Amino acid sequence: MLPTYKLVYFDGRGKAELSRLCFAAAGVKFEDERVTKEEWPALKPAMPFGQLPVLDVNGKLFGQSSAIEKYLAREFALYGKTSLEALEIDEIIGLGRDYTDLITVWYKESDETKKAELGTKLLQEYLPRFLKALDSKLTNNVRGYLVGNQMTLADLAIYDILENNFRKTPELLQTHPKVIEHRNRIASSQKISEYLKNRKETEF
Ligand SMILES: N[C@@H](CCC(=O)N[C@@H](CS)C(=O)NCC(=O)O)C(=O)O
Repeated sequence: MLPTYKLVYFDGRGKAELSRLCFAAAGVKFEDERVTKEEWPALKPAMPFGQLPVLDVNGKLFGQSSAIEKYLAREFALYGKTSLEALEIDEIIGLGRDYTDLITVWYKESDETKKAELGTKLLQEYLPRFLKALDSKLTNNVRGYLVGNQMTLADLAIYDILENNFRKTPELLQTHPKVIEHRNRIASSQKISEYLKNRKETEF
């Protein structure tokens, strides 16, 4: 019997969305608890590391988004068929994290001049480098996925990481049609498209 799952996070995609996408891809039910800013101070001390997301598995709480995502991917056969595929999945996720870490630095920068410089660098240098790496992975794998011959955590992670770029700067992705095709393939797969149709709209 499958465990009872509850994913606790704030009302946004943020660090919980990849886990939500894993549930969606696997067609596994979970409670999607979204905590408000007002509720958070009272809940914080009860969370394993005082942060969210937290996954509740049959009443036991686990923190750290990347640990949760990997657990779900292993449970739902989204972590490749061999250790080598798992390595390649981790490699792509690491690449994605390098990019999102830079976005976080940009987001937290309070000096407007530095923020603008970093923003330009992000879009003109780091994003193209990231897209080029993805393009090369997709060119080397004729199956249309980033790793192996079926959807994995890597595909879902890239789908999630590029969400804001596709929303806010879609023109910057036009130079990489393989990345666009890949995104469309993931979004139009049956379970993910069903999930996206009903997903709550949030800015981040
Ligand atoms: N390394 C942790 C970081 C979690 C984290 O930074 N959570 C933020 C939201 S994205 C949080 O809980 N902020 C509220 C707080 O720290 O009180 C993870 O990936 O799960």
